Amino acid sequence: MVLEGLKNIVRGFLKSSDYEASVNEFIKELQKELIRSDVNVKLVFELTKRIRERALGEKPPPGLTRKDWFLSIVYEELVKLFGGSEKPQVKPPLKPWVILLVGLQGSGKTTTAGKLAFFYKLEGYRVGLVAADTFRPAAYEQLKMLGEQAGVPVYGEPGSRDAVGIAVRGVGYFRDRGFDIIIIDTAGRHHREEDLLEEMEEIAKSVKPNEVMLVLDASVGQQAYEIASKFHSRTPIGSIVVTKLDGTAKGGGALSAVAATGARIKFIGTGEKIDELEVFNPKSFVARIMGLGDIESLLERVKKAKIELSEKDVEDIIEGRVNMRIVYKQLVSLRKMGPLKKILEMIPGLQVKTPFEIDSRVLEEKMDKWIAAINSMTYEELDNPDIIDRDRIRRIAYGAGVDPEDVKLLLKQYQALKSLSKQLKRQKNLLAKLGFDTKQLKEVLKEK
Ligand SMILES: Nc1nc2c(ncn2[C@@H]2O[C@H](COP(=O)(O)OP(=O)(O)OP(=O)(O)O)[C@@H](O)[C@H]2O)c(=O)[nH]1
Ligand SMILES: [Mg+2]
Repeated sequence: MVLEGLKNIVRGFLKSSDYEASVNEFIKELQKELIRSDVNVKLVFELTKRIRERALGEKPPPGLTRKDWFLSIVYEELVKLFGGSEKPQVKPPLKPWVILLVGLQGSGKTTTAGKLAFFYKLEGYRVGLVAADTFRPAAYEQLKMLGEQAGVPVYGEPGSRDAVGIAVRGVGYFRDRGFDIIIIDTAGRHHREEDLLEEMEEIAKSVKPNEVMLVLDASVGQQAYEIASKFHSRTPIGSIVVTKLDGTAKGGGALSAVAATGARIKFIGTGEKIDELEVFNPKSFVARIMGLGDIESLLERVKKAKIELSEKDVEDIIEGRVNMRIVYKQLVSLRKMGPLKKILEMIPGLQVKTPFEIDSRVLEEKMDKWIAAINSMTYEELDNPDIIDRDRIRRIAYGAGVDPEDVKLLLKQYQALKSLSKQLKRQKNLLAKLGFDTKQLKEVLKEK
């Protein structure tokens, strides 16, 4: 991932004790890291100047430590750098919605056409692909294969040289058949760049797409600005996809340069496979590179899991209190939720020994034993598992007909949840500052 080093810088900052010194150190390291990822030097200095001014000039709101306050300023400024806090609109407002993909040779247009088709198909839309690249040999076959992977039809006229005609007929073909989204793949190469831009202009004029989507390879770094401007002057760009963010150190440069054009980055490509496309949301992107976790996806996952906790349970978890009853409910919900480690990674600032870091098969096998063990605990033990000593472990295991090791493992889960819960409590204020309401979390957790 781009700006991989940022997490460590945040971690180092949280560990150090001298506030002033660690702020200066942080800013220096942040500058280095941003420049390394090819963010424009001028932008970097403007950004760090603002961070410094705000950190010195504004007062932390009550209840927030200076460190958390500082990080929240960094977070806000980075979100601005990468395109602002608005969430991208990926739902087409009209049907059919015609997307024209444009971009330089090898930027990833054809791959992205397949990924978009797959993405929108999973969202429930009927998607059609149009193969209007008549320049690259076997461009039609490449798109056809991707169409098959995504399970969507491809319109093409193999052998034809008439890109504009194909685009027009392709759109007509899918429109007549009531498709929701029509994606046109185009050429990235011509004898001269001017010819390419002209062809794009002609296609755009004839087809009148609802959205011209520029595909940019992240490795172009800051040049993204020039490339975007060049295309924009001929065919007004509605949105941008930045591809190959997985494969370059220059991703920060591309993302910030694009944001500087004012065009919206809608998606990012993070691999060659058909599902390696993500909606680009600067807020979650920045949270992730800072190691603060992706709060929205966390909420999403928790919602899906429908953890059945009472208001009191949730209150307890957030306030750093847990008991065995909560562990039990967590275990049950875990069955539905999938790997908890993934979910915990999304929680801001957590560096916890992951509870339930257990293979799901083992978990399944242990589940019944743990339930039996919990059933043979006294009320006192359930409410306060800390009192369970070696003797009690043996007694519980005997009563439940399980091995003492199983009970010990269960208690480990409790300890891990407890430490997680304590960290959550500590992070509460930072979370709130990041625009994430603990009430909201409670609501979601309670939802049945
Ligand atoms: N790692 C990685 N590779 C990608 C990504 N997107 C595309 N690629 C690869 O980049 C190469 C070029 O992709 P294409 O989709 O063929 O590019 P294009 O823009 O259609 O190229 P032309 O048709 O020649 O203009 C292929 O090898 C893709 O697998 C991405 O997000 N990550
Ligand atoms: Mg192509």
